Amino acid sequence: MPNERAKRMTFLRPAEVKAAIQKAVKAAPVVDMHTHLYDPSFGGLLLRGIDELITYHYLIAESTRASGLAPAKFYAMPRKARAEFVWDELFVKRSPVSEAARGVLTTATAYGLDPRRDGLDGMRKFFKGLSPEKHVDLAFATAGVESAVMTNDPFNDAERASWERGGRGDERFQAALRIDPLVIDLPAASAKLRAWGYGVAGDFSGASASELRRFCGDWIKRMNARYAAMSFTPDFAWPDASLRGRILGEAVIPACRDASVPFALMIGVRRRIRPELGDAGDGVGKGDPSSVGRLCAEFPDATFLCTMLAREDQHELCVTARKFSNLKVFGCWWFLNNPSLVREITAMRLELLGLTFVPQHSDARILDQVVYKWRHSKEVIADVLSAKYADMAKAGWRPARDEIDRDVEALFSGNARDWLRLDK
Ligand code: FIX
Ligand code: ZN
Repeated sequence: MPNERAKRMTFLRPAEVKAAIQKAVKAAPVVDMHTHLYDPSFGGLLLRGIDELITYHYLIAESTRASGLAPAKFYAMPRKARAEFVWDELFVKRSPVSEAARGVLTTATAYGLDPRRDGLDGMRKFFKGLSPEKHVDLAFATAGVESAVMTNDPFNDAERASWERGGRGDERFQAALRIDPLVIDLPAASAKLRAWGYGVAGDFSGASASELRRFCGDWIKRMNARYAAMSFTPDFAWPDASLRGRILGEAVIPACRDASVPFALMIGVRRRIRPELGDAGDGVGKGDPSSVGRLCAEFPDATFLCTMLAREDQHELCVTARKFSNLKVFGCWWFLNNPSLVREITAMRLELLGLTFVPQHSDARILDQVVYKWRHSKEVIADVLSAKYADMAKAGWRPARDEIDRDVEALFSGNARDWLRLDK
């Protein structure tokens, strides 16, 4: 029987497909699933402006490497001098070809600046006097970001104080409960937990599991957290009889399941392989995607978001996700957020998962980074999608414009909105 809907639709000619995809991707509002940004009501925690942008930890690694300057000497400088050092090393002495350096250019240019003509001082003038609220409006409008999920740590005193005062003021910012401190150093975290009225022992004995579950549940509720998350070293394994496995299996995951929020696993960071570099000193290692599959099998009623840091893990993670509908793959994380890798990973995900993944998150730490991170990613994703629709058309399925809009919407906002229940 002929398909009645198809009979009424107008299909794009092959030559029109690429432009339709580019237009849809460019216009697509973004739900940014993982950032380190904050709602302006969190005060100084929201980092923004040119000096922060230039001293992003990716650029600290690149400029100290290029110059050979000891990290301690770099960090001994005040922020302004650090920015001048990075500018000089990565923009003046050599061309800014790296992804993070190009990002500064893309961002500045999108704001109507001319980084070569204006230089660091000219760019500083542009940002001076922008209120946090106006700055968020500008960055989000330029990047097309509709909402962004923060990374929220109740063990950070400055941040906890903001939550205790009432938390978010701007609906565009959503919360995610970050639980790393609990797992990395339970004895230290448990002392704080006990002071806050949760009977958690440093060795996880007695009523610790139920008390920690109660703590996670309370904070998910207080923050209206859209998910709980942790970044894991490459040795993440499941099953896991260690303290880490018990904390996750007996407290954190059950609390997420009770609250109907996903648990996000970000796997593959080798923390502080060069400790003197601080945040810039982390590395990457291969993980074990099959462990993620075993976790999904053990908790079929829980939902897991997962991104892995090693390029080598991407294929096995996709194959694992094909078997578990409670496993949601997202983003090209950190050292993978480079056009060459976004291209290969996105193509593979489309081939193995269809449209059931979230291709990117920004991981922005500085407000203005949403501009370049989304521009650069969108450009590559649009290219990859165009090639896939061309292949599909060759195979006998010419797309219609509203189908392209529908699919693009799912990738940039709809899937994330569903998984994080943002409409609820
Ligand atoms: O653990 C994480 O959430 C990482 O994304 C970051 O902490 C990391 O430093 C980063 O900013 C990567 O882009
Ligand atoms: Zn992050």
